[in-house]
Amino acid sequence: MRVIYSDDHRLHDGGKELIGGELVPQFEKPARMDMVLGQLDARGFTDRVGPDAIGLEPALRVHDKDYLDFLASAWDDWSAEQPDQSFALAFTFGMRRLRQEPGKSIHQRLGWYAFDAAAPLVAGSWQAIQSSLDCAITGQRLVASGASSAFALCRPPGHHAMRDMAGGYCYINNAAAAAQAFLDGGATKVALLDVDYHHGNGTQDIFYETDKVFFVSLHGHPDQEYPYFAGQAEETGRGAGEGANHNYPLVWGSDWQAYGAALDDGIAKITKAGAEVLVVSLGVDTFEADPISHFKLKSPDYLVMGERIASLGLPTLFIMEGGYAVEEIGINTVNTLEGFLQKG
Ligand code: Q9C
Ligand code: ZN
Repeated sequence: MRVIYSDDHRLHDGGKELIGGELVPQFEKPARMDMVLGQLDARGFTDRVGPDAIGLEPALRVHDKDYLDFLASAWDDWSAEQPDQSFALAFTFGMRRLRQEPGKSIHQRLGWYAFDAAAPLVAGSWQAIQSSLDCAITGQRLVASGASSAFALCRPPGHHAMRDMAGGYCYINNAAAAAQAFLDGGATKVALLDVDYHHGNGTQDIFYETDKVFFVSLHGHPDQEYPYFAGQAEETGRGAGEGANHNYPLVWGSDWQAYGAALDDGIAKITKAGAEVLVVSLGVDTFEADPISHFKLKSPDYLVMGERIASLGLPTLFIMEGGYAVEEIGINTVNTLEGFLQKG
């Protein structure tokens, strides 16, 4: 399985997030990638390439242009006004009964184009965001041209990014852009399986009204867990998309028994939907020791997860999403890939 990776992600570093009432260095940090790279090397996943310089076209298919323009200029606009601050972060949002427009100032635009205070921007963020997308689309093109699988080792992640809002460490929705690229390349139906601990609210948002992308997400129950305002089981799609969106909210403390049962159900639904290709939003923050999550998956469970995914028998593009700050994110990510290859 070829791995697509760029060192540019290191440019996206130094932002902070609010946890437990304090601004702390982001859990979503460059060292995560080193943990994954180390395990890939140690376990024979040595076919690694850099991304092609693809550009923003695939992002424009799933995001609004004014949002991408904002991301491209946000750091310059911010630092022109706040030259002494090392990162930009929204804390005031355009919500109910407030002015419903992006505004002109960087303060207004930061809050308009974000849904939470978990998507900081630093000087190098935009370059990292673009390279992360390049990795995803380079992987997509490999699979579209016949590879049975590929792993886009993307950072920053993407699945929380909505059509016109950043959030949850995400800016451009890599998985959504890849799924759309498969459609644009001639696929008639794409399955998108999101196994990150958090609900893929961005991906759901982008494809909520289409049946061309069949979305299945397993995640912490929104009554208990971020992103709180999306991910309920009754969110099943709208219009032409009705029935093409399947959420499996699981309570804190869920282990493989609960998770595996939901996964099997989701996989059965994907089989029935009849997709030609699969995109996996691969987050490993479901791990029992993840510092910001509350599931109880153990490392060997990811081997089984990979096998179950392979049982679909579809060309598969894995895209890295979450998984935080512990050595095991490498083990768990590579376990998933290895389980997939063993079955496939
Ligand atoms: N008290 C991904 O895994 N903050 N994003 C949670 C916890 C945001 C996670 C606050 C978590 C975003 C890609
Ligand atoms: Zn997550």
